[in-house]
Amino acid sequence: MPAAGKIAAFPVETAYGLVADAANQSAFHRTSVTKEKLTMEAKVLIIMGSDSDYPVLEETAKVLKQFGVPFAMHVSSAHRSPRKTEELVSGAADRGIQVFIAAAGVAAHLPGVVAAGTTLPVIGVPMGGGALNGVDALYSIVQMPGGIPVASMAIGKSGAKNAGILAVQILALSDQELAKKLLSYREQMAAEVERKDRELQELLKSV
Ligand code: AIR
Repeated sequence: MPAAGKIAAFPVETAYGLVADAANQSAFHRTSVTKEKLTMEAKVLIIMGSDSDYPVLEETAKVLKQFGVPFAMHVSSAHRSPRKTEELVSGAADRGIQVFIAAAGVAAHLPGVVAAGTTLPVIGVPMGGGALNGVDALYSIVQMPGGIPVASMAIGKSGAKNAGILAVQILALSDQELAKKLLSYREQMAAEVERKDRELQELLKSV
């Protein structure tokens, strides 16, 4: 991955500076810095419009952690902090980011704004709540004009979970280990359904 190589080639002083910055911003980077070696390898950048979105986006974080995918997470709003949003997006590919996940509620323009600033894939997650229970956010995210796609997920926690899985699926195109983990994830899900069905059949015997 050329972008990660670029980061690893930074002088060590710069590396420590970058890691300190990440720590100051409370980013969820997986970092491991020694004098000899730097790896700062977030592959997925999650941006949410407000910290009030975090309880939902925790589902995304759980999935990425489960698959061992390093990610970074930031609060930045398309409306309240447009410059910060632009900064987060513009240098991301050079920092090794391969997929964006952008989540917002109400007039949810964040995923579209992120998509406008990058050619990396952008997954949008509509937040529930508000006067329209997330339908406003869903329409804002899914109804992108031709030319600037956003992969829109379902409203709320299911969407947040699926955003993580879809990001893993994208990364798995060039990562065999991840592809294998996805297969076993599916197998586990199917086994779980089987177990629940067996339990239901047992239950029905006593009805
Ligand atoms: N939001 C923040 N800036 C632009 C938008 N659309 C969204 C957030 C959050 C909702 O507004 O993503 O879902 C309410 O934010 P807050 O900070 O008032 O709780």
